[in-house]
Amino acid sequence: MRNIIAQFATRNEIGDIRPLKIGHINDSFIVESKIKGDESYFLQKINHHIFKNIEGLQKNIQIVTDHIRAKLIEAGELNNERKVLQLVKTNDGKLFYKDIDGGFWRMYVNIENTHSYEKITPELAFKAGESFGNFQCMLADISHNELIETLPNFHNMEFRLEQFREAVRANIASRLTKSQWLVDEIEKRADEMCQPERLFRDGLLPKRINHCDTKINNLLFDENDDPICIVDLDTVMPGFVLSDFGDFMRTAANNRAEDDIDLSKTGVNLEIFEAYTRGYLKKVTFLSQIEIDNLAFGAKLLSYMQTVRFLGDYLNGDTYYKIQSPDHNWQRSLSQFLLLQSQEENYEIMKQIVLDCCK
Ligand code: GN1
Ligand code: MG
Repeated sequence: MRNIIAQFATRNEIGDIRPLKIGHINDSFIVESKIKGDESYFLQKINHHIFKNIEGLQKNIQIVTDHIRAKLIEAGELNNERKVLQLVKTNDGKLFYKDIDGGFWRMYVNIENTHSYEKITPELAFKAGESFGNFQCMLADISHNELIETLPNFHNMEFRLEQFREAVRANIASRLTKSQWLVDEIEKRADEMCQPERLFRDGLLPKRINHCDTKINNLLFDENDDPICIVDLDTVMPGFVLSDFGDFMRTAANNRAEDDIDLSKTGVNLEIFEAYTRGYLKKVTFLSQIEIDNLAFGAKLLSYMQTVRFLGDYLNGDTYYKIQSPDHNWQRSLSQFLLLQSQEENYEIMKQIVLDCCK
């Protein structure tokens, strides 16, 4: 590990290295500086079985972070180095390092004295809405062909269903009997959930630059509990705004975590839903009517999409997401499906909240 760190052009001598238990895809570490108070670093081993084009991925991140930095400077923001991720290049000026075993590594300057949440209050949800809204505004003028699709069809529901049906057909891990009822529930909703793709093909729903992983824990807050920086930029690419809106609601406007074993309280939290929507719509002023009309749908869609993705991985024998127990993906699927059902029950209320927040 120290040999890997030595490949990066860090400014300081390196101290302790701490593995972090975050994310389901990459492996992450904090690299402390030897002298307390000096700059520390955030090191990641990128999962190249999932991200096949590491060069394109890293270039995307550089374009996006440079763009945001320029916007922050233009707006006269102080401390902008804490408000956007900053890549540390390798000693030979590259954006990543490939080790002798074929592993891919990247490094950022660590943004100190920050924290993230798995569960938040309405007050913080309002600030988070402003923050993710602002993020979309800052990226609105990047041309779409400047960025590659790091994971093609990432939030395309038609594509996700195709993959899922393949997993059901193959039934590699022999888990279909147990899961069949949930497969049926998924199929019942398939047509409805592919509606955004049809609207896109008909030229009615636009794509904009999205974060595509707006989980609540991808937003760092500072000592005063103000949002400071949006992290995890692996999937920044064109998508529907309903999808970023929905992914936040899936993780934050849920009374329970995405994999909670106790399903008795899983369900939509309307207070958080309202607060985030208010903050988001305050900042994002470029939405068309059809995008606004579909925001609440986005919350259902992302819970559905994760049910499909988690269950697909379970049927495939857990090859995609990191798991902590043999049934982890099953548990995640159940929890996401329960959230979806609760969102379905509250759908009219959610739509009304969006309309009220537009006034
Ligand atoms: C993955 O690794 P992490 O936690 O940032 C996944 C997201 C899912 C999420 C589910 C590249 O994100 O799409 O929403 O798990 N990222 C990728 O919690 O597949
Ligand atoms: Mg992610």
